[in-house]
Amino acid sequence: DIKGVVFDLDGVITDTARFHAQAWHALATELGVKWDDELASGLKGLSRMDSLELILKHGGIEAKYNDEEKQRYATEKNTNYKHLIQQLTPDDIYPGMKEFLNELKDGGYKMSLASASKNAPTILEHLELTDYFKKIVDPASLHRGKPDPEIFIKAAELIDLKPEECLGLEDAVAGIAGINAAHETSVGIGDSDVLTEADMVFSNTKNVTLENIKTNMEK
Ligand code: B16
Ligand code: MG
Repeated sequence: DIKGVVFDLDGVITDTARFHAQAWHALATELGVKWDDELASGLKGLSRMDSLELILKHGGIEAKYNDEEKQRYATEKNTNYKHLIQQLTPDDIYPGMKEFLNELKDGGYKMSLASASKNAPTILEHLELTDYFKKIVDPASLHRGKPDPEIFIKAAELIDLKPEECLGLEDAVAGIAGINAAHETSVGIGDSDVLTEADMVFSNTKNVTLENIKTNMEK
């Protein structure tokens, strides 16, 4: 039986994915790397450094910069990103997600956050959702980023549940792979043609309800 829900943040609770894309796009352009949909989709869910590495690889310049230079570019992106997220308010919570969080809270389900983002606490503050997430995996504590299951296993541990008792919500291909490898039930938010490995996919967050999830699990 499902007793808890592990949430990704960017692209699941709010559309910060567009700010990440905007900030990476600017950096890619500066580095002379062509931006396309494949790169944009592949970046979702990856840690800051893994994202930069993917961009460099995409441009065929993975050997061009040393660690110090890479650190500087990653920081430059993050500074830009941090400016962009200042504008977030509770109105930016995806449709239906606040209702879903309340439904879970009222139903006694446990919740934890499995976001790769070091900016997650700031974003939760802006969205006024901090009280819903007492348990947040510290991304700095991770040995491996998504698609590795580590973050999702830790998120279940934080709420004292077995992975089998948890749902995992994700918008990224890398995240769905991590949830599946952790042996949690994967709920994709986005395009079912992209999130092909998810146990179920919702294209609209309005439809993310316990009833709809349970119906899908019986299929
Ligand atoms: P930061 P999620 C991920 O958040 C984003 O999807 C990904 O684009 C970003 O690079 C990563 O967090 C790290 O974020 O640079 O803010 O530490 O989707 O796991 O909530
Ligand atoms: Mg995400």
